[in-house]
Amino acid sequence: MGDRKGKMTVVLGVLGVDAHVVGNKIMAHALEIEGFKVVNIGTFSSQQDFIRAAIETAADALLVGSLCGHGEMECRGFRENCIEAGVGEIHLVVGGNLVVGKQNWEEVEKRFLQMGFNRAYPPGVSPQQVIADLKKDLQKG
Ligand code: B12
Repeated sequence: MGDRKGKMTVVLGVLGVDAHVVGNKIMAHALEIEGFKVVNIGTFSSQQDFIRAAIETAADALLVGSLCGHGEMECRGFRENCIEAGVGEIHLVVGGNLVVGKQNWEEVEKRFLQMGFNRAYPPGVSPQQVIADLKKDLQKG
């Protein structure tokens, strides 16, 4: 994993057939301002694109955006695929509009945590909240 004394490296992208790019750009900018090295693989990224980028850059975390509502389907098997690729311990974060319509957030969060994500965020979360949690979580690791 990345040099803990230097910048933390995060891979950021939008998973699946998903064109929503505005939140991705905002997150990237906010993370860079806070001193993270951001490897932004952009929209239309597959799980394998994320995992390859994590390996190539020795990333500390994968930040997966999913805005269309297909998150649950697209994210299935993500942790297992990380394990298979040899980066099973990587910090996995997901956020955006993860499910279609309005669903009870606690239930949605539980499902993503059960899938192996370390953190899952509801629609409209502030980048500041995500960054504060990331700093806390990566320091622990
Ligand atoms: C603009 C827009 C589009 C544009 C996108 C242009 C572009 N290149 O970005 C266009 C017109 C292309 C589009 C298309 C579609 N869209 Co649209 N779109 C929107 C809209 C109006 C705004 C999105 C936006 O930019 N928001 C501003 C940014 C700043 O907010 P954000 O993306 O939510 O990001 C914030 C957080 O979610 C979070 N975040 C974002 N990324 C990440 C990543 C991580 C790791 C974390 C932790 C947090 C995080 O941080 C950001 C800051 O707070 C939303 C409705 C809305 N008001 O949100 C619908 C919306 C996202 N779209 C929707 C849909 C359904 C579609 C289509 C499927 C419609 C269709 N039937 O064709 C297509 C999908 C096309 C595709 N393959 O992607 C739905 C999704 C439904 C759901 N999930 O329940 C929404 C919510 C509209 C709705 N109410 O139904 N869309």
